[in-house]
Amino acid sequence: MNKKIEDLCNRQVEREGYSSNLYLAMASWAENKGYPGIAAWLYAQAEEERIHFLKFIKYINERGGHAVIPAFKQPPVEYKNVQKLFDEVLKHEQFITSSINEIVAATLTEKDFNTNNFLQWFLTEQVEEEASVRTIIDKLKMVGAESLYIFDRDIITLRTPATGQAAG
Ligand code: OFO
Repeated sequence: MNKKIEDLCNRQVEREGYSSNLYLAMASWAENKGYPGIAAWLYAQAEEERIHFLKFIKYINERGGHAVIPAFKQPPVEYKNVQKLFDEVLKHEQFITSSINEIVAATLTEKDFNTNNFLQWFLTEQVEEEASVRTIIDKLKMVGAESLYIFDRDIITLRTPATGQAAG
């Protein structure tokens, strides 16, 4: 593989590894806040990203390049709430999609059709990942509406039965 493609693939090694750490940080936050289900989803996502990270490392070396294991910047420790966290996941996945697209574009100008072929799996994966995060965000919006519905039903019990006036 030529140097330009090797450098872009090494850049992606760092981005996939960071993705894994980012989702681990999010999982740890969710676990601490008492959301074991969300934490489990994020831990599983972190594992998937580690597999992507390894795929790039192995591919670069297989093609005669040298995969470099980078230092990673620390991902954020705190997240405002679950909704904002998943908005961040989607934003990050969109960034990864555009990053993969940049390498795909470079493989065409460099006529590196093997790397282009290798990247097809990632293109499909990104479509699936973005779609699954969008589904979660849509569900979270419904959870918000559902909570409001429950609150709306609940607030009636705050009225005193005798007078019909608000209690307190
Ligand atoms: Fe979903 O980020 Fe890896 O490819």
